[in-house]
Amino acid sequence: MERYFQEEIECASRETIIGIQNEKLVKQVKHVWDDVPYYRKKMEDAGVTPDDIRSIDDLHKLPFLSKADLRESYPYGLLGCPLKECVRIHSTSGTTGRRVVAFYTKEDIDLWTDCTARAIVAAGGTDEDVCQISYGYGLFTGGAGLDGGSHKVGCLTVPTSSGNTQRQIMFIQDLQTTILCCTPSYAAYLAETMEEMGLSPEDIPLKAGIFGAEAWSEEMRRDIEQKMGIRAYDIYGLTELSGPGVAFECSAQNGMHINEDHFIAEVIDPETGEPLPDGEQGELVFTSLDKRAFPLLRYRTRDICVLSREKCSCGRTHVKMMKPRGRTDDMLIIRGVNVFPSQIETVLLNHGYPANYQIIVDRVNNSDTLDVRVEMTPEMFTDNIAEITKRQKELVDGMKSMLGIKAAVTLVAPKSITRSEGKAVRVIDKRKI
Ligand code: DLL
Repeated sequence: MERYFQEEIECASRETIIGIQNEKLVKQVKHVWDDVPYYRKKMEDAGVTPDDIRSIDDLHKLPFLSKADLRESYPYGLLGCPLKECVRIHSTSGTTGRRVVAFYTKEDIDLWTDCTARAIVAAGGTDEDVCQISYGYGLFTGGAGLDGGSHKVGCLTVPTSSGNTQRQIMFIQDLQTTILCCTPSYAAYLAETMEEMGLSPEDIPLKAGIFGAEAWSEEMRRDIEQKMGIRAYDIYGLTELSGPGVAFECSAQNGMHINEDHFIAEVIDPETGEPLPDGEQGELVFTSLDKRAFPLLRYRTRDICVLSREKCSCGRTHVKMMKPRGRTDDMLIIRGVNVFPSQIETVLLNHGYPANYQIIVDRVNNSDTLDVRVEMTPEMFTDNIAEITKRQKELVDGMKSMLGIKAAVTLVAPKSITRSEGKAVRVIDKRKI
């Protein structure tokens, strides 16, 4: 039987959800107009006042906010309340440019952790569970976000943070952890290490995993589920909007329900900014309906996604976002051709390789180069040069037909590519260094 953390709202009728969104949007726009001069100026420039926003049908009149706005207004320019009402900050993991700093009031944290509690219950969590949080704690939102949700559900929370892989596995066994929360690439690493330790799914008490913060494929899901003997659920979010729990997967494991009582989701054409109908792929844009300290209206996430309003078997009524298909800023331009890392991953997975690879882009003699280092599985590993050359050629051909350009492929020994304990870094673009 499906269980919910807040059934009334998670399964509310469309009319109820729209009613809540209309009411909250009008209030939020007024709050931002009154308290965030940076955005008020944007509204004035666009010729919009709070009186123009009477319902969600007027949302498109509001100007967008972008990552560039967040950087420009760093650190306090988008703050929506006196600093003394804030109790926490978190910050993005971005390595280039200025970091984005997001602020929270007590109530913002309360509403955020309701969202992660919904995700834990959707993954089957109850107060009988032991929930190990192996997302990083600190400025990153993963650890704190899931930790708060786990407390609300009443799980025994094990705040291991990321890293120290052997100790993670020891705690899973000794404390009988049933729910594991971490990035999918760290889950894959943990699963691989368990296998090497000779642990079979029956030896592992885990029943569910809540994995997000980066893109992962269905193949990766199947692999982790099999090795750990669990069901693996996706969770999505971003620091700018609170953190994990903007959307989460349910028992259907087919797209993530967006918490529509807290966020309005739109999909736009990234070139023109025009809203697209449900079912069409475009850039996700979110409006946070009740965040007080950091209230973002029409924030462009750069995540490429499709929304679905098909009825879900779990009984939840909130719109679903399908797995993001990459980010607009992930796109590499190599010899004039647009290449998404996810396309390269698809070729590798289709040929039976694990998701352990590295994409190295460089510029040599005024021409871009694309090198892909791919790890072999132990079963593939051989010193037969002819066999390796044949395998490499298969991948070069596969990539040529997927991308339209030639890549150099090098097969490397099992375990030679560094494993990730947080978000995996798979692209090294030396042109930018
Ligand atoms: O990654 C928040 C989070 C923590 C989500 C733990 C889930 C679990 P940021 O570091 O600000 O926040 O990065 C946000 O990560 O715009 C997406 O590009 C990507 N992302 C997050 N979740 C997913 C997911 C956290 N499930 C950025 N699938 C977002 C694909 C994801 N990409």
